Amino acid sequence: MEKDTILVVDDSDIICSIVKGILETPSLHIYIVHSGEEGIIAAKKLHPTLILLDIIMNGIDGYETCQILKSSDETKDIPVIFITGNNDSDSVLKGFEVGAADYVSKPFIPEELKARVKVHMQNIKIQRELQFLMKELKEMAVTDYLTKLYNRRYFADQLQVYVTQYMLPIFLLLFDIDNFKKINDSYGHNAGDMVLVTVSNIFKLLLREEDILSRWGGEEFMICLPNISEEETIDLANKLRKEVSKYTFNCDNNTFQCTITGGIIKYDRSISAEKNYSNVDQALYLGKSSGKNRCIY
Ligand code: GH3
Ligand code: MG
Ligand code: MG
Ligand code: MG
Repeated sequence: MEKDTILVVDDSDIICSIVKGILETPSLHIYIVHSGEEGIIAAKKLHPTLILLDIIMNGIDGYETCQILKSSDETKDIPVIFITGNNDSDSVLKGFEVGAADYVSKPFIPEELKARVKVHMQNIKIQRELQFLMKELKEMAVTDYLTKLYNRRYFADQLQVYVTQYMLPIFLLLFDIDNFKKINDSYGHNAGDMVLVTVSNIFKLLLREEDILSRWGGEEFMICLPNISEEETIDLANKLRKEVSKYTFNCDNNTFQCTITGGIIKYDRSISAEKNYSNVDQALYLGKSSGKNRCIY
């Protein structure tokens, strides 16, 4: 289990050891420093879950320390609880103005401090889980589950970025696995899935960072190649095709080969994306009808 750390910034040794005594548990580490300056350094280094911050200290005071923490991307999300003898309402308000999450007055009741810290720790845990879920959801929304390639939606969006923001030539490749139904029928659906993943990985290895590789449909892959010549595109398309045809697939004691057919077009900015897709599909169709295992430009 990941251990949480609470950073305590207070110039009083006594307060620090009392707080440590109240809060420390086997899963919660208390790290103590005695000035705002040290607190800022420790916050950046340790990324504590929570900061308990004194206000009156030598050097920069707690308000300024809090402001500095809140102005840095590295530390701005760490909740700060002030623990201070300044408990008039102006001081409390100022604490919240500089970004505090909570305020505890000295002398404090140990159980109250413990309860407040617990609430904040629970909130942080929920926030972390939500952030994790959001990240997963965002990835899921743009990724094909089986091959982990970008999906059609992401491809279309990203292609528009290339088309509108950069005036570079763009080529589209559309590949379709030949006789894929036969692979499923002869060796099973798992073998078909394995072929889809392996072909994706072969493509990934041979493409550049800036190329967009997507699973366009069942056994179709659309690739966007920016900033490339016609000749380089045709060479690359045939290299991808040959690499797949050379590969020996192995699934459930069956070994077999497979081939792919590709359509190639230069992206035409004077017509719609849909029309470009239909043109590249047409090129692919020509490849299929003229014998498969070839690339047509
Ligand atoms: P062609 O050479 O003309 O492209 O023929 P084909 O058999 O490859 O094409 P067809 O469109 O007849 O069949 C494609 C098959 O791909 C049908 C569908 O069941 C299968 N398929 C689609 N998605 C998946 C998938 O995720 N996994 C597996 N195993 N099969 C899939
Ligand atoms: Mg103090
Ligand atoms: Mg096919
Ligand atoms: Mg197909």
